[in-house]
Amino acid sequence: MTDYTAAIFDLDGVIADTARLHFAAWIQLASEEGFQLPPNADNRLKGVDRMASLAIVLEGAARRYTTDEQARLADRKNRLYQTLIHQLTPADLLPGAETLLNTLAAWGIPLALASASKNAKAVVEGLGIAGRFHTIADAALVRHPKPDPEIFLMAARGLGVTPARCIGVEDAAAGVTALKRAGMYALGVGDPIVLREADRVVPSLAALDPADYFTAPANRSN
Ligand code: B16
Ligand code: MG
Repeated sequence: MTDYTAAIFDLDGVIADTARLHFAAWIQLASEEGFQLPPNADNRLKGVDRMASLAIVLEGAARRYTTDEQARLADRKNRLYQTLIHQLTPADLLPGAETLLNTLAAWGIPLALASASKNAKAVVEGLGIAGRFHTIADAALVRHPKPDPEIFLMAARGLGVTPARCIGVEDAAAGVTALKRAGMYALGVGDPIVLREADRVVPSLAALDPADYFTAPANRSN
């Protein structure tokens, strides 16, 4: 077993079942504009920031949108998404998330959130887990989106832990690449083929034993 110091979590698709809400908002926007999303959009949109997501969505459009129009479309999608996340409750936590966060908190492991979403704070508040995180890397301050390591390095700095002592948990290929570039252990949640760069892939957080990576207080020597 390798003993790590801290854990950094992606949000959408790891802790919360919000990918379907992002997707529903994009579908509604496209339908209001009279076009359909391109094939495989659901997978391609995971972990990608808002404007990069819009570029994928607009592959399905019949015409080009100006930069101003694109900014307005992104705002409209965000308002649709914000309406949907108002309905989030702890029931929208993904399997194993609550137990894992509770165990790590009880063991005194510092936890951070590193999400591409500018709505991350509102989402964790809706889920009732905002107090679990010692720091939330602010997506609004990140200049280089995943697969750049910037957001994970920002989260590690917020925790005061060196990257090599951090485990990062991700559901998107871009996020796993970002973790490896940050010099962290990359734990993938989801499809091992999509997440082949990860150090290990589990089907959900419910399959994870925290003792594989962290020492429980009762087993610590000091
Ligand atoms: P927003 P993550 C990502 O979050 C989502 O996976 C992605 O679908 C979304 O477009 C992105 O956040 C930006 O979200 O529009 O709310 O700022 O997976 O990094 O937690
Ligand atoms: Mg994600």
